[in-house]
Amino acid sequence: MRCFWDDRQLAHAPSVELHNGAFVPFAETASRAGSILAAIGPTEAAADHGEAPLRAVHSEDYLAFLWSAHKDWRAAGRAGDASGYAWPVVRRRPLALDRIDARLGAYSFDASSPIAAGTWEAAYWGAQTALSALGAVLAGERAAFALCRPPGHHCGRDYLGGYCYLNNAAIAAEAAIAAGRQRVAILDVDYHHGNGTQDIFYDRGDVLFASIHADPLLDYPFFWGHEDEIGEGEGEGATLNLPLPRGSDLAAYLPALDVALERVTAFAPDLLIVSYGADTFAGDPISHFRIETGDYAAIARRIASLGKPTLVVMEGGYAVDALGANVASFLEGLS
Ligand code: OKP
Ligand code: ZN
Repeated sequence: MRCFWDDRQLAHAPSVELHNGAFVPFAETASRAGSILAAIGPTEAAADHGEAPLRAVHSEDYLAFLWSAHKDWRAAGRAGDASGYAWPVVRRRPLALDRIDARLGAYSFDASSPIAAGTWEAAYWGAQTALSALGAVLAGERAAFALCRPPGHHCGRDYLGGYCYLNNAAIAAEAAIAAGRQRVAILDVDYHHGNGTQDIFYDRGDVLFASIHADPLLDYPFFWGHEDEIGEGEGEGATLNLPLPRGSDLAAYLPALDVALERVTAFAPDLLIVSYGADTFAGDPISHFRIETGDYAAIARRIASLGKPTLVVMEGGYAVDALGANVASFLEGLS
């Protein structure tokens, strides 16, 4: 399978994140990519598709914020990574947002996504990596893999969060539609609900979002990913959430996967995008499913049995030592 990667994605390296009330080393490390690269064999470099595909998903003001946030943080005399500490939850109305702290709060929904000096560069090339792998699929490849990091599925049109800054899967979906594909299905199999992707396409009938994830009553991102979220307007019925309990293993996972795949089949997409997170792995340090390395091949084989042109976009997975083997297993099952 053709795999795409750009090493400018290593430029994103925040030092700490807020976890259970304390600052701990940032879990979404650049070493994750090293583990994957060592396991999957040769990769192709990303080509630059410019900013237009980013603007098809994210708002102009959000992109401007993200581009300058770390410089603005430095200009305010701050050391370290930029992070918000006040969020406009209670009453949100258009304001000038003069302070970088106000912008960080207005354009984020959590405190687990610091902006470091290289965040824009890495996120930009992550999106380009997704677009480059999409290009291979649009050119006739049955499947391609985009090794994206930072991940993307938690961030929305105008907010970051959950280690995500640009929504790589959504950017690829919009680019596919701009290239003439009419219906795109996004299957999100990361441990966490892809709330940003869901939000971006919530009122859209041409993009199906189907997600299998930890029950958000117990796990991040808490506020989205519940079964009764089904889309709205023209998008009603084009969002499918399948939350599973903590401790779910392959036997618990496969019936949900079959439900999701039936929905994908009924949707009859021209393209399938898989938001793939290996944080469903039994040994993941921040997650609570029990999927084993060999299980990823079985999951991927079922996905491949749909026979759809498929773009795999990397999302989470934090057991760094096993991450490469988990990704390789998934890609092998897809081939
Ligand atoms: C990103 B992806 C834990 C904080 C949780 C966010 C987790 C983001 C996961 N104390 N931080 O879906 O793998
Ligand atoms: Zn995740």
